[in-house]
Amino acid sequence: MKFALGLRIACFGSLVLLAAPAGAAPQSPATPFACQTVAPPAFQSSWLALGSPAQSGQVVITELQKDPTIVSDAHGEWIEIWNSLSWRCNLDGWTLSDDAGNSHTLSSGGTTALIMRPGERFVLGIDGNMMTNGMVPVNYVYSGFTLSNSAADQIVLSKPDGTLVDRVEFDNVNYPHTPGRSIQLNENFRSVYYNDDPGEWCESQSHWELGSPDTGTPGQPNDPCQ
Ligand SMILES: [Ca+2]
Ligand SMILES: [Ca+2]
Ligand SMILES: [Ca+2]
Repeated sequence: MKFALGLRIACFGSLVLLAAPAGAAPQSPATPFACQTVAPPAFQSSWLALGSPAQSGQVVITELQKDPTIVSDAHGEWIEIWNSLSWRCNLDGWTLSDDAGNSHTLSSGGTTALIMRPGERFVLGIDGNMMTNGMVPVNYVYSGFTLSNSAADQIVLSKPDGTLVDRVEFDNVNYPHTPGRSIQLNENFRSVYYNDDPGEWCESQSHWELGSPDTGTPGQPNDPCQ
């Protein structure tokens, strides 16, 4: 069990070539990872009490902006995801959904727009126009899917065959919830299980657009959690 480990070794760079599937050309991550030893956070009984569903984990939900202030929610909501794989990942046909039945199937329209490079971050946004979405660089625009500002809500990412890749349930009780500030997963613990723990999330501090009151790191590494 991951909880029993005293230390975890984050050394993705050396694992890349070993983990490449048969027939696939080994590729280095777009953003090289430094070998580093990181200490896990203090054990929290809530991890076991809540119980995480099985999540395949190729792509990890790493940041979300549920309550922008510079523009309305209908234009300024977005979700950042990260390709944890050492090879490319095509999100064409994947589904974004929540427990209330809201769902959006990602479609590339026959393009390569939904192919994530190794280690790449994508921003899925409700509005792709930077002139109306608060200057957020969006890779893909979804529809029919919103992020609640107050009630518990979920972001569920699934493959076309229904495989659950990642799931995050957030609220404004256990998670940070200052309007305008995106919520970021601890950069050192980017996994589909660690992101089930509210204690691994924090508010962003960076202003990605000069003069904007809102904070976040869309498409970029997250601010350190204090
Ligand atoms: Ca919202
Ligand atoms: Ca998760
Ligand atoms: Ca980020």
